[in-house]
Amino acid sequence: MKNKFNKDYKKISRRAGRRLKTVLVAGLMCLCVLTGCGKKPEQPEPKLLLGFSQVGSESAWRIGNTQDIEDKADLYGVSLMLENANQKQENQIAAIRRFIAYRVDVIAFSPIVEEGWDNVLLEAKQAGIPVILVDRDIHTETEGLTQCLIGADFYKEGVMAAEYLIRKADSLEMEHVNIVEITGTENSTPMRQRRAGFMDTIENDSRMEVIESVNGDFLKSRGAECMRSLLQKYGSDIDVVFSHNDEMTLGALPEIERAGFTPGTDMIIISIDGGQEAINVLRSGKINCVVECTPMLGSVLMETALKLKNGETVDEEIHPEEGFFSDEMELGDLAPRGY
Ligand code: GYE
Repeated sequence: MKNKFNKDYKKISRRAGRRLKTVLVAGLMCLCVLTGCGKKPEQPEPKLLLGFSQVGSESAWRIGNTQDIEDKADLYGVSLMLENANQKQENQIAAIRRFIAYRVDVIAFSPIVEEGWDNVLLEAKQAGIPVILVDRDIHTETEGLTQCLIGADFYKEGVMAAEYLIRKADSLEMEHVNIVEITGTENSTPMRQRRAGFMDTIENDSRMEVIESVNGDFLKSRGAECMRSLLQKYGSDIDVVFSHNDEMTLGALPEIERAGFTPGTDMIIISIDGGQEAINVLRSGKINCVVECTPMLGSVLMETALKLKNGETVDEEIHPEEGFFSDEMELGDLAPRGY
């Protein structure tokens, strides 16, 4: 009898326990609904909707630039629409038109080349949307289509590259210097300005001769192709390789070694950007000079875009501070480059 009682008692108490749990859970859920405790925490209203058209993903520099812009958009509470144009101007123009249709607060873009922007920027102006140039500049017939240029002083980068070469030629007591140039994307600001700064600086040095200039489009693969054909044509006559970015330099180095030469010793190697990989190769002695061009433009872009959104005036041009690294200096304690 007693056992049966115990069994029945246990059954009743299990059923009561289940009922009690159900009532408790239901009560808790009602409480959550009433207090909203179950909902995702409210996301703060974005301060700004920024449309950004990026050139592509052609180099470590570009990838670092994109990453920094995305990180800083999060940090500044900016809602970012970033579109990658995969190296095509028509994709950038289409993206800018989408930003206009979407009524973003500010448009920013890194123009792959300097010409061909008048029409789409007139549309942005008519829509009352301010435009920021990031990294590279443009040439337009109409004035006042953009509000600010945030980017390097590429001319100065070319000057720093040439000034290093003059010092190096002096130290090696070179009587004649044959230079081959591997340029960045044709008609882009960095290509035009780096070349101009370099050429203007060596112009009055009778030792210096640029024996050929080829377009490597800022790409590693093209840098290798250019170097291969230059080596076939000039071989040991090449004293200096002036490459407009690290990507093309890193493509060229194996070709120099494959041809039986030691880069950094048989040929002076001068590069621009300053990414981690190039700095590591500089430390190994296979590159002689890397001129810095920082891709970390995200903070100043967000600050400038927020000022424009709030109707504040902004500087027409903002150039980051930049230096250079070479075999003239100690590089041991250089901080990680971040790109
Ligand atoms: O030097 C190169 C990138 O516009 C400064 O574009 C940028 C250049 C940079 O592909 O690596």
